[in-house]
Amino acid sequence: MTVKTLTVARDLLATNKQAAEAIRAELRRRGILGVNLLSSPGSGKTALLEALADLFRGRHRMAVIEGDVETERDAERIRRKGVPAWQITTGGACHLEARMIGKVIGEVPADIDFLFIENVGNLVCPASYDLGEDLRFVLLSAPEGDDKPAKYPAAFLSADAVILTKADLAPHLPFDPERARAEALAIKPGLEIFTVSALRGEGVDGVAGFLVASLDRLRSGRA
Ligand SMILES: Nc1nc2c(ncn2[C@@H]2O[C@H](COP(=O)(O)OP(=O)(O)OP(=O)(O)O)[C@@H](O)[C@H]2O)c(=O)[nH]1
Ligand SMILES: [Mg+2]
Repeated sequence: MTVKTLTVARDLLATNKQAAEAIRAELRRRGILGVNLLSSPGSGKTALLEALADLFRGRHRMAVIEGDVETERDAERIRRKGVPAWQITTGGACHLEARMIGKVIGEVPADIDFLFIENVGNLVCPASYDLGEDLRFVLLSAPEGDDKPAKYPAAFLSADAVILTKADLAPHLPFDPERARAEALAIKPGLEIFTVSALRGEGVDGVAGFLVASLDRLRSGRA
C-alpha cells in the first residue's frame, strides 16, 4: 500500500469514528442499546434476530437495521415478525458505515429497547467500522469450521460476545465447539460466548439475558 492509500484509509476511519460517536451518544440519550451483528454470509444473523423477536414479543421492543449488498429480503423477514426494520443496500460495499446508519437513525422509534444492526455478511471488512453500537456480536456457525477465530482475528478481537450458531448441526460435522471457544478466548480473554440453535430456539434465552443485563447497565449509567 502506498502512503497516500494509507492516509486515505486512516482519514476514512477517522470520519467514520466521528459519525459513530454521534450515533452512540444519541442512542444512549434515548436509552437504547445498539448491537452490531457481524459474521460470514449465512451464519444465521437474521435467524437469531427472528428468534429474539419471538422471545422479546410483549416484553421488550426492538428494531433492526439490515445491511446487505442487494435485496430487501432480510428486512422483510424481520417485518414479518412485527418488528420495524430498515434495509440498507450497499450496492457492492462489503460493510456498513456509520454515516449510513446516521441516515436512518431519525426514523427509529424513541421508545424501543434494542436497535440491532445486521452488518453485511463478511468476517473481514465490517470489523474496522464502528457503527455507534454499544455491543458487538460475532457469529460463527458450525458449518464454517472451528478454526475460524484464529484466521479472522480482527472480528473476534472487536467482539463483546461470540455466538456459536447452528448448534443443531454441530454433531453432524467435524466442528469442536470447545476448540472454537478456546480460539476465540485466546484472541480476546473474557469474551462472552453463547451457543445457540435459532432453528430449535435453543440458547437464545442466554443471549436475551445478556442483552437485558447490558440494557440495564446502559440505563443505570454503568455501561
Ligand atoms: N440448521 C440450522 N440452520 C440455521 C440456523 N440458523 C439459520 N439457519 C439457516 O442458515 C441459513 C442462513 O441463515 P440466515 O439467518 O439467513 O443467515 P445470515 O447470517 O442472516 O445471512 P446473510 O444475511 O446473507 O449474511 C438459512 O437457510 C437458515 O434457515 C440454525 O440454528 N440451525
Ligand atoms: Mg441476514
